[in-house]
Amino acid sequence: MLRFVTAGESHGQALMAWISGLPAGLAVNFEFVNRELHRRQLGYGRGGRQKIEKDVVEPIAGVRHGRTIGAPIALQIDNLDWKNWEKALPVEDAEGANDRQRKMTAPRPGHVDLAGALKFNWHDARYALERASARETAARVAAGAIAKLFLREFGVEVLSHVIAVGKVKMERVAAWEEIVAACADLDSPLRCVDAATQTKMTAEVDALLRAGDSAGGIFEVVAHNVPPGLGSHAQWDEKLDAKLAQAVMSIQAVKAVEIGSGVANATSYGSEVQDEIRYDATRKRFSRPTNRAGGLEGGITNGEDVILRGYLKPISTLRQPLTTADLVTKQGVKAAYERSDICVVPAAGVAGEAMVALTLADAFLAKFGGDSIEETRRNFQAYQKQLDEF
Ligand code: EPS
Repeated sequence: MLRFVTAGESHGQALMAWISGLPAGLAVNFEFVNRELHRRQLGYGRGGRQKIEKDVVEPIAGVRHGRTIGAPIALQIDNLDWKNWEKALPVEDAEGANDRQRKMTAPRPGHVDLAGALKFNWHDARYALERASARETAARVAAGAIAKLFLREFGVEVLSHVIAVGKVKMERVAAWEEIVAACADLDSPLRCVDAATQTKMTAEVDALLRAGDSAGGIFEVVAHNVPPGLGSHAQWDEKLDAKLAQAVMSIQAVKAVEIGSGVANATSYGSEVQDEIRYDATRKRFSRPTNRAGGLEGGITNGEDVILRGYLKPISTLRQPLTTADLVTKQGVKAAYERSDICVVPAAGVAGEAMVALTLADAFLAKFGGDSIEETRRNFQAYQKQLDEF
């Protein structure tokens, strides 16, 4: 079983990720991990924080001579902004620290601020917002990069692209090759495969910046070359579609998850939705001319690309704030404004890739097992032979 957790707050010293359950002998290329971290920092509409941070991973445990050793892997990413917050959020209490605290008592509608304050009995939203911050997704992306390297050993690639920003939406289907090209282009402002739509998206971000407003949007994660048979139909908590939905839903600001064209499918007829089945005798594999199911049937992968969409609500920090009630005085006030992003859809897509990769790697290990990468590969190859001879 592959498990992972993260620790760290937005303006604390560092973020950490801990991953357990990968076989020994997997080559870990930390340049690739850092490239993934860099990809997460990109995107039109990010705030000033990304000018401060340069996310780089420091491997702490579980990798020796460039390969996993079957022990938990620990990764650290330093927060360069910590030096500006050390006095406001010291680990140990210090004299006068109370005066330097950057208390936040005007909870932003849509943010964790009020719910967290009530839950923990704090008349200050600071601690809750620090951990709830999407800064935490950097740790997920580092862990997800390791899962991607594992999946690559078996030919599986996980990428993402942007479908919508604010009210601008791309209506057409993206081909895998277009997604590969958009991901390779680190200068692409919003990682949308359609140039004309992307121009409208950047104009949308500019307009929102001028208005002091913010955008949500939709990203799509595609896992390519996934073998059929991952996941299970047997129990509710073994269904891979459900696990993937939870993984993507757990990303900050994601409020809906769609598999394949699940939303449109619900209001279409069966004949318009179900993907017909063919047999490709050359590849010795079943295939579909369409993939509206998003590669999952009965909670099991069917051999087509696994496709998930994450729907993000707009960023809740607004330069033109909405009305709120102060946590201390209970008076009506304007919600707090903190330095923030206007649009994070491409970054959330990279976090989505990480969550999908981690979930698929877990399902992969559940099916093929293996304490060493050679053992996993042997089991995988035996299954490929079974599919060839099916
Ligand atoms: C975030 C607020 C902003 C974002 C942050 C998430 O941080 P700050 O308050 O320091 O400007 O930039 O995201 C990141 C730092 C990141 O690396 O993604 C929030 O409140 O969720």
